[in-house]
Amino acid sequence: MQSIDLPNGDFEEDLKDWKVSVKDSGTVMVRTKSAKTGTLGLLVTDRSETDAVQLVSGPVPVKMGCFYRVSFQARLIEGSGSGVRLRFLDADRKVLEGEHGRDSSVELRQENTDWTNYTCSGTPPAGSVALQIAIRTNGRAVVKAEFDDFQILELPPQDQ
Ligand SMILES: [Ca+2]
Repeated sequence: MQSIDLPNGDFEEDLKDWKVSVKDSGTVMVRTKSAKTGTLGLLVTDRSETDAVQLVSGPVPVKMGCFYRVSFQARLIEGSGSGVRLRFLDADRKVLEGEHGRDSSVELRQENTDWTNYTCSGTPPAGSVALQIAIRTNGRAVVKAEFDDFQILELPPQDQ
């Protein structure tokens, strides 16, 4: 497996390269207290039972036939209902719903209030040119969670 570049996957440059969508009662903050490694990490807070919070990474180019694994560190401070999804994009930057969709997301587990390593993985469906990492809270969730150290690994077909 080979590590591929994910711009600002460690939040050391604040929210650079991440696109944030937050409604009234949610907040997204990069701060020292939320760092697992380095100086900065991400804190996501969702205080509403109707709105969701979402952050999407910059697109990373993919090769057909390769297998991709995203790993990151996270911990739940309060509540539950937050996770990470791997999304594949076509040439028009539209999100593709792949047959691997079921495997390409991971929920933070309620009991893990210590920093925990999570992974989610997938194979690009036909037409993919890039992947994106989406950090989100569920619409109904009231949750506070921290994230750091997003990394992407690529496994070529001959090594699968
Ligand atoms: Ca960091």
